[in-house]
Amino acid sequence: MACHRLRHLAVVLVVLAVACSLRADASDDPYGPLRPVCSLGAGYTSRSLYETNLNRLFNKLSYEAVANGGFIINATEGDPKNMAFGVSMCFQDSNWADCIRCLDVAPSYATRECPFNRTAALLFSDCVVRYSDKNFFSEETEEVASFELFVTVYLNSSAVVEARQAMLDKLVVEAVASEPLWAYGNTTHQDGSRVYGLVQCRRDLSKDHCNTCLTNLVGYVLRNFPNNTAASFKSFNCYVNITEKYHSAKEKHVDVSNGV
Ligand SMILES: *[C@@H]1O[C@H](CO)[C@@H](O)[C@H](O)[C@H]1NC(C)=O
Ligand SMILES: *[C@@H]1O[C@H](CO)[C@@H](O)[C@H](O)[C@H]1NC(C)=O
Ligand SMILES: *[C@@H]1O[C@H](CO)[C@@H](O)[C@H](O)[C@H]1NC(C)=O
Ligand SMILES: *[C@@H]1O[C@H](CO)[C@@H](O)[C@H](O)[C@H]1NC(C)=O
Ligand SMILES: *[C@@H]1O[C@H](CO)[C@@H](O)[C@H](O)[C@H]1NC(C)=O
Ligand SMILES: CC(=O)N[C@H]1CO[C@H](CO)[C@@H](O)[C@@H]1O
Repeated sequence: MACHRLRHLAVVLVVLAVACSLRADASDDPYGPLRPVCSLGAGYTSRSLYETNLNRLFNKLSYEAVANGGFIINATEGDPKNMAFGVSMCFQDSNWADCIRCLDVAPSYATRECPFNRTAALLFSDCVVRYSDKNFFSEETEEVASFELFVTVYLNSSAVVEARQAMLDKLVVEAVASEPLWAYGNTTHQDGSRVYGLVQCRRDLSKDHCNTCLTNLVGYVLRNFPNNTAASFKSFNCYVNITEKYHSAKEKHVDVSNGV
């Protein structure tokens, strides 16, 4: 479980300069996945039943998700022996146009990045797509070797940020209690500046998994980025974004992996 691992912070923090980070790649292909995770398990063959089912599933994960307001939970295709399971979802603060585009292009990136993989997870800046030949619904996605957390932080060490903790703790409780598993709010720093928070889980997660994921991620954020007034933390399972109206444009890309 990606977020569980956050607790065991034997993690390696690799801070990459903007120039050599994914941002550079992103400018070559702004719509591509931040990182695909392809399964190392068995694959499928061309013209197999699984391929047919997966292609049908992709339609659900993109077009039906768009028609459904930007998400599909617990989508399945095919008979039990060759069934494909999938979930797709936009992040709550993505523009609708970006959300649509993300869901539209996700299947083509999936087949390009993870050809013939039965199981894959793709994290884009505006959406997340996950599919498998096994029922993973409601569970956090445990990836085989490592996990990535996509972090964009805006540095501002002058601000007093302790008000964020109470806000984020409250938002986690609200998100877990809500049906769409997200919550949004704001609070005021001691210096009078305002900070906004968004926390969100992958929509198929059980409340327990959502709570675990967000609690761990918020803990990680507050421990490791105490002085950042704006930041975004995306994983395959949950998302935390804090932002203020004015933030410096200084960005960092941080890869968090467990070093395996
Ligand atoms: C999705 O599937 C999980 C596990 O099978 C189940 O617990 C959950 O209720 C389902 N969610 C929806 C919205 O159907
Ligand atoms: C900030 O939070 C307060 C109370 O929680 C709420 O009434 C207000 O609408 C929020 N402001 C914005 C801009 O979201
Ligand atoms: C955050 O700011 C405090 C006070 O300026 C400083 O002591 C601390 O080292 C900073 N922490 C990080 C992780 O930058
Ligand atoms: C965080 O949320 C704000 C407001 O919704 C948004 O403008 C910003 O792009 C998000 N930050 C990142 C790094 O995604
Ligand atoms: C840092 O935060 C303070 C207080 O919120 C704000 O006045 C200042 O403009 C910020 N600095 C930058 C570089 O964003
Ligand atoms: C079985 C199979 O096709 N596995 C592939 C999944 O994706 C990885 C990374 O793209 C490939 O190296 C595997 O061969």
